[in-house]
Amino acid sequence: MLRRLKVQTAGESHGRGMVATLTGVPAGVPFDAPFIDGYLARRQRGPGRSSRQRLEHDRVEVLAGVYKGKTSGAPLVLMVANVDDSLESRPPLRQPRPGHADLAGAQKFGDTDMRPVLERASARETAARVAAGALAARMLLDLQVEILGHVHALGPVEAKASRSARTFGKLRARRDASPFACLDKTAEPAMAEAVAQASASGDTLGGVLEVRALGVPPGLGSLEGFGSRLDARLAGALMSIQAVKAVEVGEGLAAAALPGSQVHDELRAPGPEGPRRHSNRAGGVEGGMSNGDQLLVRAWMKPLSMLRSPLRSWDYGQGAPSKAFFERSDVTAVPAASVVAEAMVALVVADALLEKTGGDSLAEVRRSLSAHRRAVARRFGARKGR
Ligand code: EPS
Repeated sequence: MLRRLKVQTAGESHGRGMVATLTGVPAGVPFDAPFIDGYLARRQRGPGRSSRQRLEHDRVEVLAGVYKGKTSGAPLVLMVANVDDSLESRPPLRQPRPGHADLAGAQKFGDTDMRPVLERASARETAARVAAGALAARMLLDLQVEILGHVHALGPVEAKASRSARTFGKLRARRDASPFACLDKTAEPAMAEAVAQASASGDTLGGVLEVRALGVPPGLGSLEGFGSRLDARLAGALMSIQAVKAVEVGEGLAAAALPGSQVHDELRAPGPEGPRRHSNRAGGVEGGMSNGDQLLVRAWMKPLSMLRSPLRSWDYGQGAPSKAFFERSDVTAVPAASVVAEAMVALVVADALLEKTGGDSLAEVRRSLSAHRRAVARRFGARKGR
């Protein structure tokens, strides 16, 4: 899904820390630790998180690739240390949790102690991804591209879809004031009630994450081959988030049942910067390429598979029926996952943008992007004095 940027994470949930290695980042991107730490802090928030989040104080450390506060163009290594680094003393896991990676991973790697599978499959891994994605988001900000992730639904409670905005400033403030990372304040009491009920019955909740991107230039991604399509790359990135089971771009799901006249976005007179449409049901992607409109994607997350009232399982140590393994867990991690989704979209957009512009330094990227935007405005924008 990433073509120029390469991102690899490493680390166990209870190992020394979570690491992200990035290559392909141009030189000159600010290494803005408070900005990245802001993302990491948001990822830890939200009602329904386990006591682990009170223990950890996630902060980014840079191990390589930064000189005098900016990326140098060399491979970049970021780390988020774990306070709980009790990996070697934690109990074995032999009662797989239905829905978790435990049993599939154990069959793959061939050990009935599923502890190493839990450790790597854990969504704690997303701390490293969020650090990488925040760096990409910081680069995009310098290129006038803004990304906003938020919670669209938590369990059965759906937020009212909010109006699109010219800038994300107000929406971001509203989201950050919401414990649920939700733009619709009126949905919050019902969300709180849903979390309280699930918690009381030892259950877990999923939800829907939404990510928007503003200022994405047209022409990112390509029609040239199936692997280069922007929507495929976004879907792959979002589906790679633990517990995400479905993704849509724009009005993706609803569009399947509607006639074309109610799905496609009709054109109106161009603005100074380029084409304009009467609607944005496509979510800013047509033919696998960004079309200059706001990018809009959603991802559906299933409920976490570690339940305080465990489901039926099989004990591969005793060879007998048992309850599934349980240690401390979250009731829901949907608000946290909206930050992960934002980070993944930032990585895909940054990657596709760098693919379009090329450039070894941020200054080169900026020049190439401005030239592209000017060319689009000249050929496809409203021309004065025609
Ligand atoms: C997570 C840390 C983990 C879990 C959660 C994500 O902490 P611990 O396992 O020590 O309680 O809270 O992991 C999962 C939801 C999962 O399914 O594995 C974190 O920092 O995000």
